[in-house]
Amino acid sequence: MSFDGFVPWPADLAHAYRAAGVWPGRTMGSYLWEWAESRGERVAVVDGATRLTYRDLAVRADALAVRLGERGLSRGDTVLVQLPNTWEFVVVTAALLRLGVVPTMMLPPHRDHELTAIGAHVGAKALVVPDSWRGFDHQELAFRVASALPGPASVLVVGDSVVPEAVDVRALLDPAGDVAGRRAWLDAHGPSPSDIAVFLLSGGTTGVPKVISRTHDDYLFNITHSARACAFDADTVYLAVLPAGHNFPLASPGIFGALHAGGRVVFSSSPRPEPVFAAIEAERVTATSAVPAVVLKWVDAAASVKPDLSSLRYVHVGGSMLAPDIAERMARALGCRLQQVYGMAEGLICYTPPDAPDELAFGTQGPPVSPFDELLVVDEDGRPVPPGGEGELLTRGPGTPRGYYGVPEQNKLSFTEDGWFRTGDLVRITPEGYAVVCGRVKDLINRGGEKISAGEVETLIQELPEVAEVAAVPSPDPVYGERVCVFVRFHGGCSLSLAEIARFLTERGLAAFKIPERLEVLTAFPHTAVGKADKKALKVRLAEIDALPRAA
Ligand code: OOB
Repeated sequence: MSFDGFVPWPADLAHAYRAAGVWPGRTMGSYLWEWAESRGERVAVVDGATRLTYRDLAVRADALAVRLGERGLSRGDTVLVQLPNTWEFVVVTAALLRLGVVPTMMLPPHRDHELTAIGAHVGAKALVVPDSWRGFDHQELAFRVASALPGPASVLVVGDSVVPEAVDVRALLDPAGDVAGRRAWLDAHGPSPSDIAVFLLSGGTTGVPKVISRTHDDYLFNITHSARACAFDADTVYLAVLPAGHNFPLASPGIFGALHAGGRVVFSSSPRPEPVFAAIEAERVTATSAVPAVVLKWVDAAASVKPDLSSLRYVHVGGSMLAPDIAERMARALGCRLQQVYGMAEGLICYTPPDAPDELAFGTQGPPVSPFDELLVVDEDGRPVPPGGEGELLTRGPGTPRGYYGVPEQNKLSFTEDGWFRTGDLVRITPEGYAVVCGRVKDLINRGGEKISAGEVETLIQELPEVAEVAAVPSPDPVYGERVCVFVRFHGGCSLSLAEIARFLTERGLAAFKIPERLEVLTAFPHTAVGKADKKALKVRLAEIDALPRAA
Protein backbone atom coordinates (compact mmCIF):
# COMPACT_ATOMS: atom_id res chain seq x y z
CA MET A 1 0.00 0.00 0.00
CA SER A 2 1.34 3.43 -0.87
CA PHE A 3 -0.04 5.54 1.95
CA ASP A 4 3.03 6.72 3.87
CA GLY A 5 1.12 8.95 6.27
CA PHE A 6 -0.89 6.08 7.74
CA VAL A 7 -0.44 5.48 11.48
CA PRO A 8 -0.91 1.77 12.19
CA TRP A 9 -2.16 0.18 15.39
CA PRO A 10 0.50 -1.43 17.58
CA ALA A 11 1.03 -4.93 16.13
CA ASP A 12 0.18 -6.77 19.36
CA LEU A 13 -3.15 -4.96 19.63
CA ALA A 14 -4.04 -5.58 16.00
CA HIS A 15 -3.31 -9.24 16.63
CA ALA A 16 -5.48 -9.27 19.78
CA TYR A 17 -8.41 -7.57 17.99
CA ARG A 18 -8.25 -10.15 15.20
CA ALA A 19 -7.92 -13.06 17.61
CA ALA A 20 -10.95 -11.82 19.55
CA GLY A 21 -12.92 -11.47 16.32
CA VAL A 22 -13.69 -7.76 16.83
CA TRP A 23 -11.74 -7.22 13.62
CA PRO A 24 -13.13 -9.66 11.06
CA GLY A 25 -9.93 -9.95 9.02
CA ARG A 26 -11.94 -9.31 5.83
CA THR A 27 -12.33 -6.44 3.41
CA MET A 28 -15.55 -4.46 2.98
CA GLY A 29 -15.76 -5.38 -0.69
CA SER A 30 -15.47 -9.09 0.06
CA TYR A 31 -19.07 -9.15 1.29
CA LEU A 32 -20.67 -7.99 -1.96
CA TRP A 33 -20.88 -11.38 -3.65
CA GLU A 34 -21.64 -13.20 -0.43
CA TRP A 35 -24.67 -10.93 -0.10
CA ALA A 36 -25.57 -11.31 -3.77
CA GLU A 37 -25.56 -15.07 -3.46
CA SER A 38 -27.39 -15.42 -0.15
CA ARG A 39 -29.96 -12.68 -0.72
CA GLY A 40 -30.77 -13.36 -4.33
CA GLU A 41 -33.05 -10.75 -5.78
CA ARG A 42 -33.78 -8.83 -2.57
CA VAL A 43 -33.73 -5.07 -2.98
CA ALA A 44 -30.63 -3.44 -1.47
CA VAL A 45 -30.91 0.19 -2.58
CA VAL A 46 -33.87 2.41 -3.47
CA ASP A 47 -33.47 5.86 -5.00
CA GLY A 48 -36.73 7.25 -6.37
CA ALA A 49 -37.84 4.89 -9.12
CA THR A 50 -34.49 3.04 -9.19
CA ARG A 51 -34.30 -0.21 -7.23
CA LEU A 52 -31.08 -2.21 -7.11
CA THR A 53 -31.02 -5.77 -5.85
CA TYR A 54 -28.01 -7.12 -3.97
CA ARG A 55 -27.01 -8.84 -7.20
CA ASP A 56 -27.36 -5.64 -9.25
CA LEU A 57 -25.11 -3.93 -6.73
CA ALA A 58 -22.38 -6.57 -6.96
CA VAL A 59 -22.50 -6.76 -10.77
CA ARG A 60 -22.43 -3.00 -11.28
CA ALA A 61 -19.75 -2.39 -8.63
CA ASP A 62 -17.50 -4.99 -10.25
CA ALA A 63 -18.12 -3.58 -13.72
CA LEU A 64 -17.17 -0.10 -12.57
CA ALA A 65 -14.17 -1.37 -10.58
CA VAL A 66 -12.65 -3.27 -13.49
CA ARG A 67 -13.22 -0.39 -15.92
CA LEU A 68 -11.69 2.10 -13.49
CA GLY A 69 -8.75 -0.28 -13.23
CA GLU A 70 -8.43 -0.27 -17.03
CA ARG A 71 -8.32 3.53 -16.87
CA GLY A 72 -5.32 3.45 -14.58
CA LEU A 73 -6.67 3.52 -11.05
CA SER A 74 -5.23 0.80 -8.86
CA ARG A 75 -4.97 -0.46 -5.32
CA GLY A 76 -3.38 2.13 -3.06
CA ASP A 77 -4.67 5.13 -5.05
CA THR A 78 -7.29 7.52 -3.69
CA VAL A 79 -10.05 9.59 -5.27
CA LEU A 80 -12.23 12.40 -3.96
CA VAL A 81 -15.87 11.32 -3.89
CA GLN A 82 -18.34 14.19 -3.79
CA LEU A 83 -21.68 12.65 -4.59
CA PRO A 84 -25.15 13.44 -3.29
CA ASN A 85 -27.52 10.81 -1.87
CA THR A 86 -28.15 8.71 -4.95
CA TRP A 87 -27.87 5.02 -5.80
CA GLU A 88 -24.67 5.77 -7.71
CA PHE A 89 -23.04 6.76 -4.42
CA VAL A 90 -23.31 3.15 -3.22
CA VAL A 91 -22.12 1.62 -6.51
CA VAL A 92 -19.13 3.98 -6.75
CA THR A 93 -18.12 3.39 -3.13
CA ALA A 94 -18.52 -0.39 -3.46
CA ALA A 95 -16.49 -0.39 -6.70
CA LEU A 96 -13.64 1.54 -5.08
CA LEU A 97 -13.67 -0.78 -2.07
CA ARG A 98 -13.44 -3.79 -4.39
CA LEU A 99 -10.53 -2.29 -6.28
CA GLY A 100 -8.70 -1.09 -3.17
CA VAL A 101 -8.89 2.54 -4.34
CA VAL A 102 -9.68 4.65 -1.30
CA PRO A 103 -12.70 6.94 -1.51
CA THR A 104 -12.01 10.23 0.27
CA MET A 105 -15.47 11.22 1.44
CA MET A 106 -16.17 14.87 0.64
CA LEU A 107 -19.55 16.52 1.21
CA PRO A 108 -21.71 18.13 -1.51
CA PRO A 109 -21.35 21.69 -0.07
CA HIS A 110 -17.54 21.54 -0.24
CA ARG A 111 -15.97 23.89 -2.77
CA ASP A 112 -12.51 24.70 -4.22
CA HIS A 113 -10.97 25.44 -0.83
CA GLU A 114 -11.83 22.10 0.76
CA LEU A 115 -11.46 19.89 -2.34
CA THR A 116 -8.07 21.32 -3.28
CA ALA A 117 -6.58 21.16 0.22
CA ILE A 118 -7.81 17.63 0.91
CA GLY A 119 -7.11 16.39 -2.61
CA ALA A 120 -3.51 17.59 -2.39
CA HIS A 121 -3.06 16.12 1.09
CA VAL A 122 -4.19 12.62 0.16
CA GLY A 123 -2.74 12.69 -3.37
CA ALA A 124 -6.07 12.20 -5.16
CA LYS A 125 -5.82 10.65 -8.63
CA ALA A 126 -9.42 11.49 -9.60
CA LEU A 127 -12.59 13.26 -8.51
CA VAL A 128 -16.06 11.72 -8.69
CA VAL A 129 -18.79 14.38 -8.81
CA PRO A 130 -22.37 14.84 -10.04
CA ASP A 131 -22.78 16.91 -13.22
CA SER A 132 -24.68 19.47 -11.17
CA TRP A 133 -26.39 19.46 -7.80
CA ARG A 134 -28.83 21.98 -6.37
CA GLY A 135 -28.08 24.36 -9.23
CA PHE A 136 -24.30 24.21 -8.80
CA ASP A 137 -21.97 22.99 -11.56
CA HIS A 138 -19.82 20.34 -9.84
CA GLN A 139 -18.28 19.25 -13.12
CA GLU A 140 -16.74 22.68 -13.62
CA LEU A 141 -15.63 22.72 -9.98
CA ALA A 142 -13.97 19.32 -10.39
CA PHE A 143 -11.99 20.43 -13.45
CA ARG A 144 -10.84 23.56 -11.61
CA VAL A 145 -9.74 21.50 -8.62
CA ALA A 146 -8.07 18.87 -10.81
CA SER A 147 -5.94 21.53 -12.47
CA ALA A 148 -4.94 22.96 -9.09
CA LEU A 149 -3.78 19.61 -7.68
CA PRO A 150 -0.05 18.83 -7.75
CA GLY A 151 -0.45 15.57 -9.74
CA PRO A 152 -2.69 14.59 -12.66
CA ALA A 153 -6.29 13.84 -11.71
CA SER A 154 -9.16 12.73 -13.90
CA VAL A 155 -12.75 13.88 -13.54
CA LEU A 156 -15.46 11.22 -13.29
CA VAL A 157 -19.02 12.45 -13.53
CA VAL A 158 -22.39 10.99 -12.60
CA GLY A 159 -25.29 12.58 -14.48
CA ASP A 160 -27.10 13.21 -17.74
CA SER A 161 -24.87 15.95 -19.13
CA VAL A 162 -21.29 14.75 -18.89
CA VAL A 163 -18.87 16.88 -20.91
CA PRO A 164 -16.61 15.04 -23.42
CA GLU A 165 -13.41 15.68 -21.39
CA ALA A 166 -14.92 13.90 -18.35
CA VAL A 167 -15.47 10.18 -17.77
CA ASP A 168 -19.13 9.13 -17.74
CA VAL A 169 -19.54 6.96 -14.62
CA ARG A 170 -22.94 5.59 -15.65
CA ALA A 171 -21.42 4.17 -18.83
CA LEU A 172 -18.69 2.45 -16.79
CA LEU A 173 -21.05 0.76 -14.37
CA ASP A 174 -23.13 -0.80 -17.12
CA PRO A 175 -23.58 -4.47 -16.14
CA ALA A 176 -22.88 -5.92 -19.63
CA GLY A 177 -19.83 -8.15 -19.98
CA ASP A 178 -18.07 -11.03 -18.28
CA VAL A 179 -19.47 -10.97 -14.73
CA ALA A 180 -17.60 -14.07 -13.53
CA GLY A 181 -14.30 -12.97 -15.09
CA ARG A 182 -14.49 -9.54 -13.46
CA ARG A 183 -15.35 -11.06 -10.11
CA ALA A 184 -12.41 -13.47 -10.27
CA TRP A 185 -9.98 -10.70 -11.26
CA LEU A 186 -11.11 -8.42 -8.42
CA ASP A 187 -11.06 -11.25 -5.87
CA ALA A 188 -7.43 -11.89 -6.83
CA HIS A 189 -6.30 -8.26 -6.97
CA GLY A 190 -8.29 -6.60 -4.18
CA PRO A 191 -7.00 -4.97 -1.01
CA SER A 192 -6.17 -6.65 2.28
CA PRO A 193 -8.09 -6.13 5.57
CA SER A 194 -5.40 -3.92 7.11
CA ASP A 195 -5.38 -1.56 4.07
CA ILE A 196 -7.12 1.81 4.27
CA ALA A 197 -10.75 1.38 3.16
CA VAL A 198 -11.94 5.00 3.30
CA PHE A 199 -10.65 8.44 4.17
CA LEU A 200 -13.09 10.46 6.30
CA LEU A 201 -12.84 14.15 7.08
CA SER A 202 -12.57 15.30 10.62
CA GLY A 203 -15.03 17.85 11.81
CA GLY A 204 -12.91 20.94 12.17
CA THR A 205 -10.28 20.66 9.50
CA THR A 206 -7.84 23.54 9.96
CA GLY A 207 -5.02 24.81 7.76
CA VAL A 208 -3.62 21.32 8.34
CA PRO A 209 -6.14 18.94 6.78
CA LYS A 210 -7.23 16.35 9.31
CA VAL A 211 -8.05 13.24 7.34
CA ILE A 212 -8.95 10.01 9.09
CA SER A 213 -7.82 6.76 7.55
CA ARG A 214 -10.19 3.91 8.35
CA THR A 215 -8.98 0.41 7.52
CA HIS A 216 -11.30 -2.37 6.33
CA ASP A 217 -10.81 -4.02 9.73
CA ASP A 218 -11.66 -1.01 11.87
CA TYR A 219 -14.46 0.29 9.65
CA LEU A 220 -16.12 -3.13 9.61
CA PHE A 221 -15.90 -3.05 13.41
CA ASN A 222 -17.63 0.37 13.33
CA ILE A 223 -20.35 -0.93 11.00
CA THR A 224 -21.10 -4.26 12.66
CA HIS A 225 -21.03 -2.99 16.24
CA SER A 226 -23.17 0.06 15.46
CA ALA A 227 -25.61 -2.16 13.57
CA ARG A 228 -25.87 -4.46 16.56
CA ALA A 229 -26.37 -1.51 18.95
CA CYS A 230 -29.29 -0.40 16.75
CA ALA A 231 -30.83 -3.86 16.36
CA PHE A 232 -30.47 -3.71 12.55
CA ASP A 233 -31.60 -6.90 10.81
CA ALA A 234 -32.90 -8.15 7.47
CA ASP A 235 -36.19 -6.28 8.06
CA THR A 236 -34.43 -2.93 8.48
CA VAL A 237 -35.38 -0.30 5.92
CA TYR A 238 -32.94 2.56 6.53
CA LEU A 239 -33.57 6.04 5.17
CA ALA A 240 -30.34 7.92 4.35
CA VAL A 241 -31.10 11.59 4.90
CA LEU A 242 -27.83 13.27 5.87
CA PRO A 243 -25.07 13.50 3.22
CA ALA A 244 -24.00 9.90 2.58
CA GLY A 245 -20.28 10.66 2.77
CA HIS A 246 -20.55 11.53 6.46
CA ASN A 247 -19.63 8.75 8.87
CA PHE A 248 -23.00 8.90 10.65
CA PRO A 249 -25.25 7.93 7.69
CA LEU A 250 -22.45 6.04 5.93
CA ALA A 251 -21.48 3.48 8.52
CA SER A 252 -22.75 4.27 12.03
CA PRO A 253 -24.66 2.06 11.28
CA GLY A 254 -26.34 3.86 8.38
CA ILE A 255 -26.03 2.67 4.80
CA PHE A 256 -23.38 0.01 5.29
CA GLY A 257 -24.93 -1.15 8.57
CA ALA A 258 -28.26 -1.74 6.82
CA LEU A 259 -26.62 -3.57 3.92
CA HIS A 260 -24.52 -5.68 6.25
CA ALA A 261 -27.62 -6.72 8.17
CA GLY A 262 -29.37 -7.70 4.93
CA GLY A 263 -31.79 -4.79 5.05
CA ARG A 264 -32.61 -2.10 2.51
CA VAL A 265 -31.28 1.43 2.02
CA VAL A 266 -33.61 4.15 0.80
CA PHE A 267 -32.19 7.50 -0.29
CA SER A 268 -33.80 10.82 0.42
CA SER A 269 -32.60 13.61 -1.82
CA SER A 270 -33.18 16.15 0.93
CA PRO A 271 -33.57 16.26 4.73
CA ARG A 272 -36.73 18.42 4.41
CA PRO A 273 -39.83 16.98 6.08
CA GLU A 274 -41.91 16.51 2.88
CA PRO A 275 -39.54 14.17 0.95
CA VAL A 276 -38.56 12.41 4.18
CA PHE A 277 -42.19 11.71 5.15
CA ALA A 278 -43.00 10.67 1.59
CA ALA A 279 -40.10 8.18 1.56
CA ILE A 280 -41.02 6.78 4.97
CA GLU A 281 -44.61 6.21 3.83
CA ALA A 282 -43.75 4.81 0.39
CA GLU A 283 -40.98 2.44 1.48
CA ARG A 284 -42.21 1.62 5.00
CA VAL A 285 -38.94 2.90 6.47
CA THR A 286 -38.07 1.42 9.89
CA ALA A 287 -35.03 3.51 10.89
CA THR A 288 -33.35 6.76 10.01
CA SER A 289 -30.73 9.06 11.46
CA ALA A 290 -30.27 12.80 11.62
CA VAL A 291 -28.86 15.70 13.60
CA PRO A 292 -31.14 17.41 16.15
CA ALA A 293 -31.73 20.49 13.94
CA VAL A 294 -33.13 18.28 11.15
CA VAL A 295 -35.27 16.11 13.45
CA LEU A 296 -36.77 19.23 15.03
CA LYS A 297 -37.99 20.31 11.59
CA TRP A 298 -39.68 16.92 11.16
CA VAL A 299 -41.28 17.28 14.59
CA ASP A 300 -42.68 20.72 13.74
CA ALA A 301 -43.94 19.60 10.32
CA ALA A 302 -45.46 16.36 11.64
CA ALA A 303 -47.81 18.35 13.86
CA SER A 304 -49.53 19.89 10.84
CA VAL A 305 -48.91 17.37 8.03
CA LYS A 306 -49.77 14.29 10.15
CA PRO A 307 -47.72 11.83 8.06
CA ASP A 308 -48.10 8.07 8.41
CA LEU A 309 -44.97 7.17 10.36
CA SER A 310 -46.34 3.86 11.63
CA SER A 311 -43.46 1.84 10.08
CA LEU A 312 -40.79 3.97 11.78
CA ARG A 313 -39.31 2.19 14.80
CA TYR A 314 -36.09 4.07 15.48
CA VAL A 315 -34.69 7.52 14.89
CA HIS A 316 -30.99 7.93 15.65
CA VAL A 317 -30.24 11.47 16.76
CA GLY A 318 -26.73 12.80 17.27
CA GLY A 319 -23.92 14.97 15.99
CA SER A 320 -24.67 17.92 18.25
CA MET A 321 -26.08 18.68 21.69
CA LEU A 322 -29.61 17.58 22.49
CA ALA A 323 -31.42 18.61 25.68
CA PRO A 324 -33.34 15.79 27.45
CA ASP A 325 -36.73 17.55 27.19
CA ILE A 326 -36.31 18.04 23.45
CA ALA A 327 -35.26 14.41 23.03
CA GLU A 328 -38.43 13.33 24.79
CA ARG A 329 -40.56 15.65 22.67
CA MET A 330 -39.01 14.19 19.49
CA ALA A 331 -39.79 10.61 20.48
CA ARG A 332 -43.39 11.44 21.36
CA ALA A 333 -44.04 13.52 18.23
CA LEU A 334 -42.62 10.89 15.87
CA GLY A 335 -44.15 7.98 17.78
CA CYS A 336 -40.97 5.87 17.75
CA ARG A 337 -37.94 5.01 19.86
CA LEU A 338 -35.25 7.63 19.93
CA GLN A 339 -31.68 6.37 20.07
CA GLN A 340 -29.15 9.06 20.88
CA VAL A 341 -25.73 8.73 19.35
CA TYR A 342 -22.46 10.39 20.27
CA GLY A 343 -20.03 9.58 17.52
CA MET A 344 -17.08 10.91 15.60
CA ALA A 345 -15.33 10.19 12.32
CA GLU A 346 -12.24 9.56 14.48
CA GLY A 347 -13.86 6.35 15.67
CA LEU A 348 -15.76 6.15 18.93
CA ILE A 349 -19.50 5.50 18.60
CA CYS A 350 -21.86 5.53 21.62
CA TYR A 351 -25.55 4.62 21.28
CA THR A 352 -28.36 4.51 23.82
CA PRO A 353 -29.81 0.98 23.61
CA PRO A 354 -33.18 0.61 21.81
CA ASP A 355 -34.81 -0.49 25.08
CA ALA A 356 -33.12 2.00 27.43
CA PRO A 357 -35.38 3.40 30.16
CA ASP A 358 -36.57 6.94 29.37
CA GLU A 359 -34.22 8.58 31.83
CA LEU A 360 -31.16 7.14 30.07
CA ALA A 361 -32.64 7.30 26.55
CA PHE A 362 -33.38 11.02 26.82
CA GLY A 363 -30.71 12.14 29.28
CA THR A 364 -27.57 10.39 27.97
CA GLN A 365 -25.78 9.54 24.74
CA GLY A 366 -25.28 5.91 25.68
CA PRO A 367 -22.37 3.53 26.14
CA PRO A 368 -19.73 2.75 23.50
CA VAL A 369 -20.89 0.14 20.99
CA SER A 370 -18.21 -2.33 22.10
CA PRO A 371 -16.63 -3.31 25.42
CA PHE A 372 -13.27 -3.00 23.66
CA ASP A 373 -13.73 0.79 23.50
CA GLU A 374 -11.98 2.53 26.39
CA LEU A 375 -13.05 5.87 27.84
CA LEU A 376 -10.98 8.10 30.13
CA VAL A 377 -12.16 11.47 31.43
CA VAL A 378 -9.38 13.88 32.38
CA ASP A 379 -9.04 17.35 33.86
CA GLU A 380 -7.15 20.29 32.34
CA ASP A 381 -3.85 18.82 33.53
CA GLY A 382 -4.57 15.46 31.95
CA ARG A 383 -5.32 13.76 35.29
CA PRO A 384 -8.29 11.35 35.52
CA VAL A 385 -11.30 12.98 37.21
CA PRO A 386 -13.18 11.12 39.98
CA PRO A 387 -15.96 8.79 38.74
CA GLY A 388 -18.92 10.79 37.41
CA GLY A 389 -16.88 13.99 37.14
CA GLU A 390 -16.82 16.20 34.05
CA GLY A 391 -13.71 16.51 31.92
CA GLU A 392 -12.25 15.98 28.48
CA LEU A 393 -12.91 12.55 27.03
CA LEU A 394 -9.96 10.50 25.82
CA THR A 395 -10.69 7.27 23.97
CA ARG A 396 -8.99 4.22 22.50
CA GLY A 397 -10.33 1.11 20.86
CA PRO A 398 -10.60 -1.12 17.79
CA GLY A 399 -12.47 1.57 15.83
CA THR A 400 -10.38 4.57 16.81
CA PRO A 401 -7.27 4.99 14.62
CA ARG A 402 -3.99 6.00 16.26
CA GLY A 403 -3.33 9.13 14.24
CA TYR A 404 -4.63 11.44 11.52
CA TYR A 405 -3.27 10.75 8.07
CA GLY A 406 0.05 12.39 7.26
CA VAL A 407 0.24 15.03 10.00
CA PRO A 408 2.81 13.83 12.58
CA GLU A 409 3.04 17.21 14.35
CA GLN A 410 -0.74 17.47 14.71
CA ASN A 411 -0.85 13.88 15.97
CA LYS A 412 1.44 14.78 18.89
CA LEU A 413 -1.30 17.19 20.00
CA SER A 414 -4.36 15.06 19.22
CA PHE A 415 -3.09 11.75 20.62
CA THR A 416 -1.31 10.86 23.84
CA GLU A 417 1.88 8.81 23.76
CA ASP A 418 -0.03 5.71 24.76
CA GLY A 419 -2.51 6.05 21.93
CA TRP A 420 -5.47 7.85 23.50
CA PHE A 421 -7.34 10.15 21.13
CA ARG A 422 -8.20 13.52 22.68
CA THR A 423 -11.80 14.06 21.58
CA GLY A 424 -11.93 17.72 22.64
CA ASP A 425 -15.39 16.98 24.06
CA LEU A 426 -16.37 17.57 27.69
CA VAL A 427 -18.30 14.61 29.04
CA ARG A 428 -19.26 12.82 32.22
CA ILE A 429 -19.85 9.10 32.52
CA THR A 430 -22.91 7.85 34.43
CA PRO A 431 -22.69 4.92 36.89
CA GLU A 432 -24.09 2.71 34.06
CA GLY A 433 -21.11 3.69 31.88
CA TYR A 434 -23.17 5.94 29.60
CA ALA A 435 -21.62 9.12 28.15
CA VAL A 436 -23.24 12.50 28.65
CA VAL A 437 -21.78 15.23 26.43
CA CYS A 438 -21.55 18.49 28.40
CA GLY A 439 -19.59 20.80 26.10
CA ARG A 440 -16.23 20.92 24.38
CA VAL A 441 -12.76 22.36 24.64
CA LYS A 442 -11.85 22.16 20.93
CA ASP A 443 -11.96 25.31 18.86
CA LEU A 444 -14.78 24.53 16.50
CA ILE A 445 -18.32 25.59 15.80
CA ASN A 446 -21.03 22.93 15.54
CA ARG A 447 -23.69 24.36 13.23
CA GLY A 448 -26.50 21.83 13.42
CA GLY A 449 -24.02 18.94 13.29
CA GLU A 450 -21.78 20.52 10.60
CA LYS A 451 -18.36 21.03 12.16
CA ILE A 452 -16.51 24.22 11.30
CA SER A 453 -12.94 24.84 12.38
CA ALA A 454 -12.65 28.34 13.85
CA GLY A 455 -9.03 28.40 12.65
CA GLU A 456 -9.93 27.70 9.03
CA VAL A 457 -12.37 30.63 8.90
CA GLU A 458 -10.00 32.93 10.80
CA THR A 459 -7.01 32.15 8.56
CA LEU A 460 -8.95 33.15 5.45
CA ILE A 461 -10.43 36.31 6.97
CA GLN A 462 -6.98 37.32 8.17
CA GLU A 463 -5.97 37.61 4.50
CA LEU A 464 -8.20 40.67 4.14
CA PRO A 465 -5.97 43.79 4.34
CA GLU A 466 -8.60 45.66 6.39
CA VAL A 467 -8.52 43.04 9.16
CA ALA A 468 -6.14 43.48 12.09
CA GLU A 469 -7.46 40.68 14.26
CA VAL A 470 -10.22 38.08 13.96
CA ALA A 471 -11.72 35.32 16.11
CA ALA A 472 -14.53 32.95 15.16
CA VAL A 473 -16.80 31.77 17.98
CA PRO A 474 -20.15 29.97 18.19
CA SER A 475 -23.18 32.23 18.41
CA PRO A 476 -26.06 30.41 20.17
CA ASP A 477 -28.94 29.69 17.79
CA PRO A 478 -32.38 28.19 18.46
CA VAL A 479 -32.43 26.18 15.21
CA TYR A 480 -28.82 25.13 14.56
CA GLY A 481 -27.60 25.20 18.15
CA GLU A 482 -24.71 27.37 16.96
CA ARG A 483 -23.83 29.60 14.05
CA VAL A 484 -20.49 31.15 13.12
CA CYS A 485 -19.89 34.60 14.60
CA VAL A 486 -16.69 36.51 13.89
CA PHE A 487 -15.27 39.16 16.14
CA VAL A 488 -13.10 41.50 14.07
CA ARG A 489 -10.80 44.39 14.87
CA PHE A 490 -10.21 46.45 11.74
CA HIS A 491 -7.13 48.51 11.01
CA GLY A 492 -7.62 52.22 11.68
CA GLY A 493 -10.02 53.84 9.24
CA CYS A 494 -11.07 50.49 7.71
CA SER A 495 -14.25 48.52 7.96
CA LEU A 496 -16.10 45.74 6.14
CA SER A 497 -19.66 44.51 6.36
CA LEU A 498 -20.65 40.92 7.07
CA ALA A 499 -21.81 40.63 3.45
CA GLU A 500 -18.41 41.79 2.18
CA ILE A 501 -16.59 39.26 4.34
CA ALA A 502 -19.02 36.55 3.20
CA ARG A 503 -18.45 37.44 -0.48
CA PHE A 504 -14.67 37.23 -0.02
CA LEU A 505 -14.92 33.79 1.60
CA THR A 506 -17.24 32.52 -1.11
CA GLU A 507 -14.82 33.75 -3.76
CA ARG A 508 -12.00 31.97 -1.95
CA GLY A 509 -14.03 28.76 -2.39
CA LEU A 510 -15.14 28.11 1.18
CA ALA A 511 -18.21 25.88 1.70
CA ALA A 512 -21.34 27.94 2.35
CA PHE A 513 -22.10 26.37 5.74
CA LYS A 514 -18.82 27.77 7.10
CA ILE A 515 -19.50 31.38 6.11
CA PRO A 516 -19.99 33.60 9.20
CA GLU A 517 -23.55 34.69 9.82
CA ARG A 518 -22.75 37.28 12.44
CA LEU A 519 -20.13 40.02 12.78
CA GLU A 520 -19.18 41.83 15.97
CA VAL A 521 -16.68 44.65 15.60
CA LEU A 522 -14.25 45.36 18.44
CA THR A 523 -11.79 48.18 18.90
CA ALA A 524 -9.75 46.11 21.35
CA PHE A 525 -9.48 42.31 21.67
CA PRO A 526 -9.26 40.44 24.97
CA HIS A 527 -6.13 38.25 25.00
CA THR A 528 -4.95 35.20 26.92
CA ALA A 529 -1.64 35.10 28.76
CA VAL A 530 0.07 33.78 25.61
CA GLY A 531 -1.34 36.58 23.46
CA LYS A 532 -4.08 34.65 21.63
CA ALA A 533 -7.63 35.95 21.29
CA ASP A 534 -9.39 35.05 24.54
CA LYS A 535 -12.35 33.05 23.25
CA LYS A 536 -13.83 32.47 26.70
CA ALA A 537 -14.03 36.23 27.19
CA LEU A 538 -15.44 36.68 23.67
CA LYS A 539 -18.20 34.15 24.35
CA VAL A 540 -19.07 36.04 27.54
CA ARG A 541 -19.09 39.27 25.52
CA LEU A 542 -21.47 37.69 23.02
CA ALA A 543 -23.82 36.59 25.80
CA GLU A 544 -23.77 40.14 27.19
CA ILE A 545 -24.60 41.59 23.78
CA ASP A 546 -27.46 39.09 23.39
CA ALA A 547 -28.80 40.01 26.83
CA LEU A 548 -29.05 43.69 25.92
CA PRO A 549 -32.57 44.93 25.24
CA ARG A 550 -33.07 45.07 21.48
CA ALA A 551 -33.90 48.27 19.69
CA ALA A 552 -37.46 48.12 18.38
C1 OOB B 1 -20.45 12.92 14.15
O1 OOB B 1 -19.17 12.91 13.68
P1 OOB B 1 -18.24 14.17 13.38
O2 OOB B 1 -16.89 13.60 13.10
O3 OOB B 1 -18.87 15.04 12.34
O4 OOB B 1 -18.21 15.05 14.69
C2 OOB B 1 -17.80 14.53 15.92
C3 OOB B 1 -18.08 15.55 17.00
C4 OOB B 1 -17.85 15.03 18.40
O5 OOB B 1 -16.50 15.05 18.76
C5 OOB B 1 -18.69 16.01 19.19
O6 OOB B 1 -18.03 17.23 19.33
C6 OOB B 1 -19.89 16.22 18.29
O7 OOB B 1 -19.44 15.95 16.98
N1 OOB B 1 -20.99 15.32 18.63
C7 OOB B 1 -21.89 15.54 19.61
C8 OOB B 1 -22.78 14.44 19.58
N2 OOB B 1 -22.39 13.60 18.59
C9 OOB B 1 -21.29 14.15 18.03
N3 OOB B 1 -22.01 16.54 20.48
C10 OOB B 1 -23.04 16.47 21.37
N4 OOB B 1 -23.92 15.45 21.41
C11 OOB B 1 -23.84 14.41 20.53
N5 OOB B 1 -24.74 13.41 20.57
O8 OOB B 1 -21.01 13.95 14.49
C12 OOB B 1 -21.10 11.58 14.25
C13 OOB B 1 -20.47 10.45 13.75
C14 OOB B 1 -21.08 9.21 13.84
C15 OOB B 1 -22.33 9.11 14.44
C16 OOB B 1 -22.95 10.23 14.93
C17 OOB B 1 -22.36 11.48 14.84
